[in-house]
Amino acid sequence: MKTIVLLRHGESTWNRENRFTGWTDVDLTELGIQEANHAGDLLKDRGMAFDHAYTSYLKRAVKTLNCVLDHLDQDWLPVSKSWRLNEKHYGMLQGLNKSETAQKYGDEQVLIWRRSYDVAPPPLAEDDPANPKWDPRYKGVPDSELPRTESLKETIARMMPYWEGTVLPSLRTLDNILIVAHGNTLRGMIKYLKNIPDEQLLSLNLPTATPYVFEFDDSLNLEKDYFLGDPEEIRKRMAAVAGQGSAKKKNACGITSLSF
Ligand code: DG2
Repeated sequence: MKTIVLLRHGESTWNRENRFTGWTDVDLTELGIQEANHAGDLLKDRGMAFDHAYTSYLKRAVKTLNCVLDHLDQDWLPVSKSWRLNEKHYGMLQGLNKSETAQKYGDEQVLIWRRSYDVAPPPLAEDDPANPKWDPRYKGVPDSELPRTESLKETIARMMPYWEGTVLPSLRTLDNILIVAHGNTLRGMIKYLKNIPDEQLLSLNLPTATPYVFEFDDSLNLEKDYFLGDPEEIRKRMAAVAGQGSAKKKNACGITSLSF
């Protein structure tokens, strides 16, 4: 049997503040660290161990991975990082509060920016300090490949060369791999693994730091996929992610409150 475990990072400071994050390199909150440790415990309780791990260039994912590996006593594990696993670039929305943006532009527009397949938010201006072309971590990446904004379709398109060229081929020789990434890049991987049509991706909302296990036979046919953790809690946390872009934001218990 071969296994891929997908894991969204733990809560980040901008998840807590309900801000569009994208390529902004924000840290984990205390809760995010606890969530990452809990994910490590869940994997350990299942007796899971990995042969290789993949993550993005963003510290919320890298630090989540480090917490998990520490819990598994696998700090030594070979890790590959790629900018191609970064979150969808949210363009000019980065830094804005999702609920306030919905109050200004409407829930429907925000849903289009967050969950449509091929509509990208307005792009960053060329001279914006957040333009990735100024960031030294991307200096090996041709400028023409660095986004100023992205739709989910464009996010998946820049992720695919790494997914098909590096991640999947590693399963020829390895049995268990862990990928710690972001809500939207993981949605792209799940689309690929489960063959989900574009329009159904709209309703797929991944909670933070909840291991999603995919089991394959030796020919890499998917046999089953399941989340680790309490199903009711996971369902509530998925609903909370879906509600983040509403002018009336729902909290983690599903209770609607006005956000000012
Ligand atoms: C969130 C996802 O990314 O946001 O960029 O705001 O997974 O890195 O916290 P992550 C962001 P939504 O697409 O769910 O609004």
